[in-house]
Amino acid sequence: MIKKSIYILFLSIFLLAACQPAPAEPVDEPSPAEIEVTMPGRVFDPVEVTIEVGTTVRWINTDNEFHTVTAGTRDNPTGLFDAPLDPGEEFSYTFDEPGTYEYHCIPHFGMDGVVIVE
Ligand SMILES: [Cu+2]
Repeated sequence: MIKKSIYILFLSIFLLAACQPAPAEPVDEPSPAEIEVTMPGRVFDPVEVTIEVGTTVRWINTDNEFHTVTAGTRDNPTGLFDAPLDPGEEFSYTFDEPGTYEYHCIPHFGMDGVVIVE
């Protein structure tokens, strides 16, 4: 008799668990776009990227020396961003307005890049 009660108890627990609503499926939202620019030396790679509004650009200093990711040109920095990056460090910026965004590395003349936001 006790055995049967235990059996019914376990069966009930099993049925209760089986009847729980399945966990909601994750909604298939498009993940925020992100693009990577590396620094394999005194150069941004790729030098020019074209992205959609709302895309995040992630710069990764893959070099073994210090670089910066500084908005604007050498002669005319815009102040939008200015990230000093030691080797291995990274910096992300999300572009919310269309436009052409030039940037450069302060210590290295000629180390320039551009982000075109459409
Ligand atoms: Cu540099």
